Amino acid sequence: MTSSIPPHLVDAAEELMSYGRSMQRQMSRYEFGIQEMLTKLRILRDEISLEDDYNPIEHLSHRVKTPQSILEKLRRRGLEPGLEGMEQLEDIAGIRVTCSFIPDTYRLHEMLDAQPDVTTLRLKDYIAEPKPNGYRGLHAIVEVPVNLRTGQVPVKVEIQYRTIAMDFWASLEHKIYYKYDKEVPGTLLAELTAAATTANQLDQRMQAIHREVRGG
Ligand code: 0O2
Repeated sequence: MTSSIPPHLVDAAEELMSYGRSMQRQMSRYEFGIQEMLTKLRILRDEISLEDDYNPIEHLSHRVKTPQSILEKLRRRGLEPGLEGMEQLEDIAGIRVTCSFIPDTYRLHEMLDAQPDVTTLRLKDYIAEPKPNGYRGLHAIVEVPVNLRTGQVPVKVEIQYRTIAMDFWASLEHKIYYKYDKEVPGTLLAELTAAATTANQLDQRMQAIHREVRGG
């Protein structure tokens, strides 16, 4: 006896495969957007190092959000899972720029923003106005064109600028948050907020020392 797959299931499987390909195409665009912005940041870093004998970037990291994390965020925002909903998210492509000092974070953002093909869509200054828990960082949602063989597409990338001290704090806070499954005891939360103040003081002191050594 031969059993064949019912035609409606074949249609559904083909539709699913085609959707999978579209999704893959979209995810690769986020990756390309990251590569474009990373190149810009590396060029700035190398140029500043050469001209000023100073490296404003300690570390660069990047990621494309995982499908699971995208789905969770879509659900949280009450958006439909799928390509249309994803267009509403602005942080699927993300770059973290770890700088030595606070002025470097603003300076790098300004230099990228001044480039003709980079458009800043949104800027959140959690350095000037930290979150209530103490989180600090400068977040920019930028749009950059990516040239594909079929033409140019704009890609949104979230760039998070932090100092080493801000990054140290945020990584620990993130780990604690997940360890306690988002139910962090109040005393620990208070400790973390106090530690954020200490990290900020460290940033200010290191910056003052740096200014004294380099002058100006
Ligand atoms: P991941 O894994 O880094 O991607 P939302 O994205 O919905 O939370 P919004 O307003 O779009 O909110 O973003 P916002 O406030 O600019 O910050 C989002 C990202 O900044 C987070 O991404 C974190 O990376 C970082 N961030 C913001 N607040 C905190 C904080 O209190 N602690 C730590 N450790 N990081 C923070 P995701 O998507 O949460 O995670």
